[in-house]
Amino acid sequence: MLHRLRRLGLSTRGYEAGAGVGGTWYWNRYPGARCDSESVYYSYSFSAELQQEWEWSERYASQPEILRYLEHVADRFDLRRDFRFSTRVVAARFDQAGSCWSVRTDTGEQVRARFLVSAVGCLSLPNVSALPGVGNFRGPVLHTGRWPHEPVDVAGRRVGVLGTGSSGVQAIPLLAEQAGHLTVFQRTPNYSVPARNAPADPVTGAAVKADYDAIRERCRRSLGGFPFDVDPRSALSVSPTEREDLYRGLWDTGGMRFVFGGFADVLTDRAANDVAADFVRARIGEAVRDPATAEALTPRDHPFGTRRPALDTGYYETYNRDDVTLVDLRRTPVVEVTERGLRTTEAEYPLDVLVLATGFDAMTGSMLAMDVVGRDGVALRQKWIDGPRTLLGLMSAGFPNLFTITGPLSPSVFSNMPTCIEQHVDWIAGCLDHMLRNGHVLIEPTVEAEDGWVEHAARVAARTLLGAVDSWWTGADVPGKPRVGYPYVAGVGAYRTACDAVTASGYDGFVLTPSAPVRRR
Ligand code: NA7
Repeated sequence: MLHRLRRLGLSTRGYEAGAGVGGTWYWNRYPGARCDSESVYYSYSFSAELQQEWEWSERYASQPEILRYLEHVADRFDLRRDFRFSTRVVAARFDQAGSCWSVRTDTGEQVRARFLVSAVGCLSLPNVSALPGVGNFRGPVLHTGRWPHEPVDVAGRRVGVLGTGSSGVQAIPLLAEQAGHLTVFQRTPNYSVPARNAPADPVTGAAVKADYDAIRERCRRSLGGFPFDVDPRSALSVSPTEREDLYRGLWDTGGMRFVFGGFADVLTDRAANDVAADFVRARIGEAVRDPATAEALTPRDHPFGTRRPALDTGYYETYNRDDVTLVDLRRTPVVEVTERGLRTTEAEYPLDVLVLATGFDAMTGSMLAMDVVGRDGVALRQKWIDGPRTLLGLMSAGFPNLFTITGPLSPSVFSNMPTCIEQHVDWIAGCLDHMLRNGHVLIEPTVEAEDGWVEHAARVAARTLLGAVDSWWTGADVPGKPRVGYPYVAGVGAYRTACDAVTASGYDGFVLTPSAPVRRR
């Protein structure tokens, strides 16, 4: 975004709470932290030179490698000089008289800006809300999304992991290898698909680079931001053998293809979904030796893909180790964290280290953690009290000139993130260019257009199996959070078409206020 803003000739300042660039990949340093998108797709497309010169070492890049990549991008495009690091924005107020935003940081800085772009992330505010007594524990309490920068030595120690989402599923096999004993506290069993990570294949890498433009375009027009073909048939229209063969092929290939490359109706038809779900359930039964543990690990209550599936390397097999214990919190819920460990309704488990893989206040948490106040003194927190209201996930009525990258009711967490991020950056940059060229000083959605988008997003979700399932996609994991759909789930391609139509119409659904032209640098 900064790179694009500079090209528009705008004078720009970035604020970043971390001491360096990287965002997610700066904070999430837990053992096993790795991207679930294949490296060649989880990367920037905006610079042909960048995408040609960078070499990934593994099929799925690890956190340190992605961080190196992002640091390289920051240096290559000389981005750091316009950022204030270790600086958190704590308040942003719209100044109606001045038609600008007044932004305050935790270092006491106060700046005014014509335009404000939030890139605070949709999975960045740790969710530790519902854990009584967590402050009492004597040992280290480590959230995966705030992992210490120094290596954590767990050798010989009793480690507890709370949470079996993507982060838990990645960390558990490595912590099991390192710890003296690992206890996993599981509330909801997850569907996990093997990643099948491997060293990057130079032949595949070269083929991708030779065809990058076409591949990126496929990602942009796809369901999930990946260049995978969905089988257009219903899972129920083919023979059981053919279904099994397709899923076996996807399983053996590994990764998000199993989620975004299967039959077209996996997320819309319960019976079709059962085919995929049963396939994964059978693999869990094969991988885990103890039948009771296998059963506890097997998701039975939610359809496949209606909560974010994990990708793993040896996750289920980890439960065959003698030094790993699974505690099923559905049977014996957590009572509290004590000084010595974690107590459930059945027992107290003594621990030396407690790892919280409990996820994030997703999609809205980080935005609402800032004190954002728009037109007429209305706080964003107040406006979104019953759930986020945005037009295209990009702007919210009453908050002029405030843009959100991967905001709520955009595909964001339901997609390969860089595809979504770049599209938002392009849209915002295009919008600003339009405003600068035409002397518009303000832009904001109309309430009617925004209401239409909120209703449309809800209708789309209701047509899928996703809407009715409790998950962080529907706000169920944070007490008191409105239970609505947070991502837009019609797919990256359909979403892009909607955004492009707005641009082509001259920003239909938005009000543009003319005034004196903004001074360019
Ligand atoms: P997730 O996917 O939100 O997983 C969090 C896990 O922690 C999940 O298993 C939760 O159980 C569990 N959890 C959360 N709070 C509690 C409490 N209070 N007690 C017991 N268990 C709890 O977060 P991740 O970090 O794994 O992944 C987030 C995304 O980051 C991921 O999808 C990628 O896109 C990257 P629950 O399911 O709510 O029953």
